[in-house]
Amino acid sequence: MLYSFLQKFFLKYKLLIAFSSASVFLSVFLTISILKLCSFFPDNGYLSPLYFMCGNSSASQSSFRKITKVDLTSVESLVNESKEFSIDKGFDAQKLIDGSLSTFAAPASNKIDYQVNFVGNYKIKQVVINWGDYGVNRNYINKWSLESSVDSTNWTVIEGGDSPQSNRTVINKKFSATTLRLKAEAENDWIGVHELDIIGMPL
Ligand SMILES: [Ca+2]
Repeated sequence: MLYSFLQKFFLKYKLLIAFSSASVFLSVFLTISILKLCSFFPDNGYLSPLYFMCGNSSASQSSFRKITKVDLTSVESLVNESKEFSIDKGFDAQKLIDGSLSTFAAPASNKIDYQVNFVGNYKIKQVVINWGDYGVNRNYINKWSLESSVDSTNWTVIEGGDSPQSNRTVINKKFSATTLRLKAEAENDWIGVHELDIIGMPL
């Protein structure tokens, strides 16, 4: 009985069923095609006709995440790193962003000045400076600043102060940068910094 009912139903509405199936297939095909087209032109700007279909794809396809070495061209110390007391001991600039809180960068000086260079322009929303003990004891860091730049020439101070009085400083600010620079100094003692955690995304 059910079989004959279905048979009659399909015979009666075969055109409608065929049309509906074709519509669903066409919709899926068109959606996939547009998505593929949008990903093929990731940097379509406002003038591009694709903008109306894809929107600003660079914003819609990216999301904030932890910055790792793949996002960087280099991490360098602008203060001369002692071969004997910094590099040979494994306290080189690379330890600033190696994902480990136990390793630290320290040039063997009472000043640090580290420059972190991104592979492009990045939007940053949070920076955590893990000072370790260097942020707690007043004999260590008594002045610091985090600065950003998009041309490595003009610098904007994002945050700064005197002794952090903490083993970490959390900075929740949104800005764009191609380069970050972390400076700090102590009166006499050699200082360092354990890790820079940056949350951002490519623009
Ligand atoms: Ca580290």
